[in-house]
Amino acid sequence: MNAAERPAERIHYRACNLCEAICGLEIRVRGSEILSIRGDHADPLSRGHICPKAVALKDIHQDPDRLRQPLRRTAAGWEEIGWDAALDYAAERLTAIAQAHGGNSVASYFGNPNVHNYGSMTHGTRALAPLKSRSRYSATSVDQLPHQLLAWWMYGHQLLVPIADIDHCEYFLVLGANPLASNGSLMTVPDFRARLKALQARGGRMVLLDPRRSETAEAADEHHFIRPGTDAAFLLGLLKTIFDEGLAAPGRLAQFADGLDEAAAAIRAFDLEALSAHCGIPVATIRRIAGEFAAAPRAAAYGRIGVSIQRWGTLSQWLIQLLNIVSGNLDREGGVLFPLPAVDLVDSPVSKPGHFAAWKSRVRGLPEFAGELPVAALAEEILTPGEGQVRALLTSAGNPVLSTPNGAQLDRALAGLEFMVSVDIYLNETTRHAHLILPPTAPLEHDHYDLIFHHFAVRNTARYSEPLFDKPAGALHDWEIFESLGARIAQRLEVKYQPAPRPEQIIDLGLRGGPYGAMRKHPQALSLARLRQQPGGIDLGPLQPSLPQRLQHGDKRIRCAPPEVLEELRRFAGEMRGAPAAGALSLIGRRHLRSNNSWMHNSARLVKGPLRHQLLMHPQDLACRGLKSGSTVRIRSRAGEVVVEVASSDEVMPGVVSLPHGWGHDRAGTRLGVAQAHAGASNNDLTDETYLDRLSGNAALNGVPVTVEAA
Ligand SMILES: Nc1nc2c(c(=O)[nH]1)N[C@H]1C(S)=C(S)[C@@H](COP(=O)(O)OP(=O)(O)OC[C@H]3O[C@@H](n4cnc5c(=O)[nH]c(N)nc54)[C@H](O)[C@@H]3O)O[C@H]1N2
Ligand SMILES: Nc1nc2c(c(=O)[nH]1)N[C@H]1C(S)=C(S)[C@@H](COP(=O)(O)OP(=O)(O)OC[C@H]3O[C@@H](n4cnc5c(=O)[nH]c(N)nc54)[C@H](O)[C@@H]3O)O[C@H]1N2
Ligand code: SF4
Ligand SMILES: [Mo]
Repeated sequence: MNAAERPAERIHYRACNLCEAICGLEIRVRGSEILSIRGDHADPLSRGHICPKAVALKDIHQDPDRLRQPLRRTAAGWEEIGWDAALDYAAERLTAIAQAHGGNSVASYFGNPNVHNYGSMTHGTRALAPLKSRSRYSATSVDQLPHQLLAWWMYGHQLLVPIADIDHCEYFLVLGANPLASNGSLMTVPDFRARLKALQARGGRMVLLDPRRSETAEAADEHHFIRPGTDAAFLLGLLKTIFDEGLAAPGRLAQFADGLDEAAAAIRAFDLEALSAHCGIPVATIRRIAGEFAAAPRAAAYGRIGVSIQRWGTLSQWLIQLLNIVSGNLDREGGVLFPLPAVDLVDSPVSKPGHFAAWKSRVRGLPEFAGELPVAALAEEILTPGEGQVRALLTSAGNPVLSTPNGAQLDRALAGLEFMVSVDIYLNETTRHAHLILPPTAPLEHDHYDLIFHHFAVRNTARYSEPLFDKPAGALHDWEIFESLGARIAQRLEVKYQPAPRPEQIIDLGLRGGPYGAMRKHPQALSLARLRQQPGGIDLGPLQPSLPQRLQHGDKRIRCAPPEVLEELRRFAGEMRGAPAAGALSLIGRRHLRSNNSWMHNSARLVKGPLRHQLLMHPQDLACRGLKSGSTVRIRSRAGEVVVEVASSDEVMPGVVSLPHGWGHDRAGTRLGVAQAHAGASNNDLTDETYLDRLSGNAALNGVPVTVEAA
């Protein structure tokens, strides 16, 4: 090809959809060739920041292992089939099973990438809607369920989660989060490092509690080891000190906060020495941090996965809310604030505030939240015979065999399903059980508007990204698969199926009618057309106070003391034990910047370098078991066992071992070239489907009791 024939180089701007940080990307392309992927310095939120995963978008796009055509399982192996035949087959089987055994016999699991793919958010539930199944599961119940439940109880809407105003904060108290690896969560905070440095340059401090001295601990001003699962004791200690020493100052919040006195009375009844003995943080440290937090003019408390997916997840997250309220930092600049996204799912005609325990799971009686059941119950719902037994499953962008508790049990359960269909771009540990895999377009082949994470971002911005590449002939987007499947099922059931608008039409409506919308005569006059003019994104300013107006309870009041949580507090008091038995080991997880949950391990660029999936164990714990760093060990829990390499590390506190989740790629029958060479073992073969945050039903994946011995 001579120069004149070469396609021109062009620059494409888009949001990275791989994690919650939604960084702005600047991608240089020539024809179908990606020349470079960089951070967009003009992006009003991410300001040029990216991480190594963004560059791997190119690897996903080009990966020969990525599926591009529907696959049907046959006696002779996988067979490629056409889209019409595939969708007819799925609709036929799902409908037949629902007709024979009831709608609840058809379950679904929606995995994490659905929330990063707006067409799945607008159309995902439409696929099985005609079956009216209550057997709905998602990654929510291995993740942020406690936050959504509390947001609904306290503020009246499951998406009304207060976000730390890190750009103006002066005292940042963090429990169980590692934003330097994760890039933030329920806190969309691209470029955490620069934002933390700015906080410190203003004279502010960050204090972190984590059983591991993580990457973030190294950057914090203060790090304290805390025993897994005991954060509630530490937080109770802070609150008790604040109440006992008369440091509570909720200010204007007192005018619309109910239940503070009741909560204070319940908390003051605890004994500080006993709380300290339970979490392992000295009384003097608890009292000092309480005093500093209360005295800081702008302080924010924040807790994430380490605190969310543990035995006392909802209780701990409630105590974090209370801390922000009693110190007057909720709805205050530099404290925690409610974002106001351009497409607002809170104050909207399609708003779904939430509901809890309106029904329960069949076998164990676990409560639903907002129409979903805890995924810890999925395997038993498949394995236990009787009316309502799950016989068919649709998975979408999820790998629950590696991501949910007792994955090995789920693995066995999936093998016995009458029918399973997976909407996924890989043949992996979960989708290998499907009878049919429906692969949608790759991330760069569709448009994007981040419908979810603007609700959790540290600054209000908006951005619409066009597709970078045309979708290949015949290919379907995720939303088109859901829509076609729903229509085919409805046709077989002879029920009406109103076609839905396209995702971008829904966004246009949401933007126009939203808080900065053309329909509301806002000066920004946002619409899809307006966002298209500025593909690098539009700044809508820092987070602003919005209470009590934004509260979604009819009376515009905050409910500080939900009775269910006070009940849980009493259970906690009854179960507090003090220091664990000598020799006891507690398993926690770990995230790495170059890994993304259970996938992206098929990118050679990301997995290269030193091994990252060993078990980390403190040198003392190794020594007393006669184990050597680098040796192979067997980890056992009630649920199962795995064999892995152990690495000595004083990053973890004695009594704690750390293994990342999302590995275990050695299971037979997948089509993952690179991943299989970097197999690792699955943390979730050890986690326990009976070990839960009992209040919400969220899985307790951190703090699992284990033993370790030479293999
Ligand atoms: N022990 C332990 N377990 C954990 C956690 C932990 O900290 N410790 N964390 C939990 C958390 S927070 C989460 S969110 C879950 C995540 O667990 P899952 O919900 O299982 O999500 P992923 O592991 O991200 O799985 C991604 C799947 O989506 C597919 N995929 C990627 N992009 C697309 C797309 O655009 N369309 C479609 N259709 N498919 C796509 C991939 O091929 C892969 O199969 O894991 C949880 N499990
Ligand atoms: N690179 C990368 N980024 C990601 C992901 C990824 O897999 N890789 N996953 C994304 C997803 S789905 C999510 S939800 C977010 C999660 O975002 P984060 O919550 O920031 O992620 P983690 O790195 O799991 O941090 C949890 C921390 O809690 C600590 N911990 C464990 N148990 C306890 C405990 O009982 N108490 C306390 N105080 N700490 C504890 C762990 O040691 C760990 O450092 O990350 C997102 N970003
Ligand atoms: S931090 Fe990395 S993976 Fe997350 S949005 Fe930014 S570039 Fe993408
Ligand atoms: Mo997550």
